[in-house]
Amino acid sequence: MSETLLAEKVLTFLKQHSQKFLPALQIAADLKIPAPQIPKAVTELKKWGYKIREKEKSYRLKEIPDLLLPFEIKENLKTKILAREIHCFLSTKSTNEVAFRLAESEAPEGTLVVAEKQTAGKGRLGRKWFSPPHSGIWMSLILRPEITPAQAPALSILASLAIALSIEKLTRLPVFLKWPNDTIINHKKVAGVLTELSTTQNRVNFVIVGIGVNINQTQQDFPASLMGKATSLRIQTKNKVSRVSFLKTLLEELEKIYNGFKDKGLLPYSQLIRDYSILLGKSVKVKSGDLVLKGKALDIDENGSLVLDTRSGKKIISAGDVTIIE
Ligand code: BT5
Repeated sequence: MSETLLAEKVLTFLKQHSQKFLPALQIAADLKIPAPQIPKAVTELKKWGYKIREKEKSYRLKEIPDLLLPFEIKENLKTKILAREIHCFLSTKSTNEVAFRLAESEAPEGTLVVAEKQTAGKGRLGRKWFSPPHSGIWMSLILRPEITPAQAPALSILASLAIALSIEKLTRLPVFLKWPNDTIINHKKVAGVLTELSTTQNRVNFVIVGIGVNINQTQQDFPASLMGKATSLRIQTKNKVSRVSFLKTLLEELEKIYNGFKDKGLLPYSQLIRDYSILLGKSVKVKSGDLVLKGKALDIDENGSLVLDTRSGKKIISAGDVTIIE
């Protein structure tokens, strides 16, 4: 049995009996593991940050660390595809980059990459994503849907929808989607999505859905450049939020939505997307590449593109940055 599997088994047992000290011999007998393996498993768990008290060769679980660990993410997780394989990092440049490499080497659909901190978190168009340690969810998922590249922007919007539904479920805060990839609370950005594609001709090989959600930052934790623009669930609820619970809820919401998308595309979610959208009906300015367009945001179509009513007629925009004018 691998060290990790051993540690996982011992952890589950300690969790089930956390109100008392358990003799190593009893753990070993119940789990059918040789007794000398138990202290090794405990050492491994301590390395991960679990606080375990020891008394006369007995052990008791004292504290579970606030870390996004595979053991914690997997516990009672009700998904079949998402997070079937999990890669956790204390620090990495960008979870999207790690996921891209894993996908190229045939990692299965649903593989989750998550990091406590990113040193070069990416936004769209080479922008930076601020990803400080232990305070947010910085994650990427490998998806392998049978779609064309034109249909891929829908996945950004659906991921944002899953984020919004999870925030609502766990905090009851009023939350909005700002096309194409922002989740907004009180006019500030709480989460962003960066989807990256690998394509061959007109076929998508895989999609990396990168998600950043600000969970437990305080106002002072944000750099000056994001003051007034960014927020976290902690700032909005005035309470800390469990990152593990949030991540599990998000994975479950996203899996439901993703299954619907694979069956019927964006259509089953069109009305929900409209309901949460902060832009529809508003006058907006859209910057898409070198193009700047002004008009009224009318709809989000079945590919996830923004439908804009401009002076020169309806325009369909697949990607861009939007500012509300009024
Ligand atoms: C996004 O880009 O919003 C996509 C963010 C995706 C981040 C995730 S984290 C896990 C995965 N791995 C990665 O490397 N990335 C993904 P965009 O729409 O271009 O917005 C970027 C802009 O948002 C920046 O230029 C800042 O103005 C602002 N920003 C940066 N960090 C932020 C934060 N933590 N919270 C709110 N706004 C932020």
